[in-house]
Amino acid sequence: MAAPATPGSEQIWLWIGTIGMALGLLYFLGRGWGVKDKKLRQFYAINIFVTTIAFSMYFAMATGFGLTEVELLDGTVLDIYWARYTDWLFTTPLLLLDLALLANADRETIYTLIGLDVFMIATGLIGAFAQEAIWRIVWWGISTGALLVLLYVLVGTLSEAAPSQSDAARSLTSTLKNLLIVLWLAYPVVWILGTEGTLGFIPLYAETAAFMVLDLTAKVGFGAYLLKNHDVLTSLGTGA
Ligand code: RET
Repeated sequence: MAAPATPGSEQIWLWIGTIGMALGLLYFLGRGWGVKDKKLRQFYAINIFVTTIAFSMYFAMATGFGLTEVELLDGTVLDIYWARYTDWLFTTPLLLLDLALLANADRETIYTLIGLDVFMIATGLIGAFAQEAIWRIVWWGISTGALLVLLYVLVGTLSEAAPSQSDAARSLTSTLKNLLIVLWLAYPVVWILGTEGTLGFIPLYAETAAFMVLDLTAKVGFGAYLLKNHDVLTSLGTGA
C-alpha cells in the first residue's frame, strides 16, 4: 500500500468539517436529551450516530490519519482521503433509515436500499484506489449506476407510502427526499471532476471544501430539519 501523506492547504476545510460535525452532534444530543417518545428517540439516536461517525472521520482526515497516497501506473501520485469512505459506508445507510422510518417502509425495502448503498460506496472506494485512469472511471460508472437505482427505489418506496401518511408526514418526507436527491447526486460529480477522477477540473483544495459543505448539509442540515418536526415524528404510525 501507499506511503503515508500529510494534508496540504485543504486541511482548513477538514477542521471546519470536524467542528461542524461536533456542533451538529452537540445539537442533536442537547435536543434529544430527556426525550421519552420511543419513535422520536430512534430518530435522535440515528442522527447522533451519524454525526459521531462523521466527526471522528473528519478529525482523522484533518490530522492526516485518514489520508494516503495512491501512485498510478503512469507515475501520477494522488492524495486520497480514504476515511471519507469509512464515514459514508456507515452514515449513508443511517440517513436512508431516517427516510425509510418516516415512510414506514418494510424490511425488504430497507435491506434493498442499504445493500445498494453499501455497494455504491464500496465500488467508489475501489475506484479511488484503482491504478489506471480508465478503471477509476469505470468504477465511478458502476458506483453511479448503483446510486441511480437506489434513488429510483427510494422514490418508488416513498410514493407508495404516501397515501397512508398524514399530510404533515407526507410533506416532510417529500422535502427531505428532494434534498437527499439533489445532495447525493452532487457527490459523484465532485468525485469525477475532482482529483479522484484524474480529469483535473477541480483541485484538491476546492474538492475538499465541496465535500465538506455537502457532508454538513446532508448530515447536520438534513437531520436538523427532520428533528425540528417533533410533532410529525411522534405521531408516526398513529395515522394522525
Ligand atoms: C462516490 C464515488 C463515485 C460515485 C458515487 C459516489 C457516491 C457517493 C455518495 C455519497 C453520499 C454521502 C453522504 C454523506 C453524508 O454526509 C462514493 C463519491 C455515486 C452518494 C450523503
